[in-house]
Amino acid sequence: MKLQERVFSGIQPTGNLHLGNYLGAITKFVALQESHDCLFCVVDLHAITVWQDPGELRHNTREVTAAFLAAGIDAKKHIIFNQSAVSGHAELAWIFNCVARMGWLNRMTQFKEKAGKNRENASVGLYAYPNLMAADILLYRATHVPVGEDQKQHLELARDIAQKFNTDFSDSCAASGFADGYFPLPEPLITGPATRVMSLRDGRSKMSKSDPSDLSRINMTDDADSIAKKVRKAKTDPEPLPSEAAGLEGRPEAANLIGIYSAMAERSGDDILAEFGGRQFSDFKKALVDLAVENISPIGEEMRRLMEDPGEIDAILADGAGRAHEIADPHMAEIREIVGFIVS
Ligand code: AQP
Repeated sequence: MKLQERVFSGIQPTGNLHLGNYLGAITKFVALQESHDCLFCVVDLHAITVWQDPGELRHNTREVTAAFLAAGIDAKKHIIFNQSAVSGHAELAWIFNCVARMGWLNRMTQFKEKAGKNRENASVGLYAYPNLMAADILLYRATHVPVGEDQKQHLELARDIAQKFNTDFSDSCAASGFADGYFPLPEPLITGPATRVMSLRDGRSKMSKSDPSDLSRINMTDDADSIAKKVRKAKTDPEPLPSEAAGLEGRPEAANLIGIYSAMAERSGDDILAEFGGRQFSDFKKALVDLAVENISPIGEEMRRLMEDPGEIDAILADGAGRAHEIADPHMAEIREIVGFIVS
């Protein structure tokens, strides 16, 4: 049986949605909805792997939903929902906890970065996070996963888990009518510019929600003045911009700003360097402010408008969860059968 192509991706409701989330993930979601059946998930179960204030979690869940809608995702044609509303995510994640190997998880760089020196004090959930991510994707037997560069290793793990499940349960899969194994091996879609947007304060660190400096990122809800201020204050170096990409070598801040411009203008980096090469950063930053305000401000405004009616957002999430259940529940029944659980 040939599987239909299906896209799954998620964003954590951990506040401070930023330009990296927008360019690295959300704009890709918007494009993919033209060609695929898509599920876009607000991954609240992932969010609680680090402490979240319950009221803020609810607010942030609605805010990510508002960002999806404001960016142009069609919630009628595609599915927008929050992860905790579909219990199959947690159930399949438990099965995957028993499929994935400790050695595999020990290699995950994101856990090392997030737990830092405080590893003993990190939650078990933070450690097992990639298994839950594999469950998110595979519960829907999704084939394609648009993500930023930082998620590549987790996607590879999801493929390893799918492969091991298919092998461990090969006879049982075949007996249930899945001779080629139950799960597809999902493919990451990490394409185009801005797959890794860097901090405006340090071109070697990823732009991130949890960076304590608000100047390090452009938030999707920033108004025009804040965007202008952050771009003006963005770290640069004393040299003028180069005319060719080779000249960006060893200049991470310049490379980052060119990458951001390129993604927002939908023009190649070479094209932008040909225009701004030899000119000072101050000139380039003026053009970048205009472009960023033009791209981000209307989305922020629409997000604020949508957030005025939380009931409407909750209704969209509930409708999406109902449709996600319709896909997930039959899959979960097949998975229970394959694993050998007696279903009463
Ligand atoms: N800087 C980035 N550049 C490009 N893509 C990015 N993504 C995140 N940061 C960048 C992509 O956004 C999607 C959602 O990410 P997430 O919310 O699930 O978690 P994250 O990657 O942990 O986001 P942050 O901002 O980096 O949060 P913290 O500070 O908590 O670690 C993913 O597709 C991700 O690749």
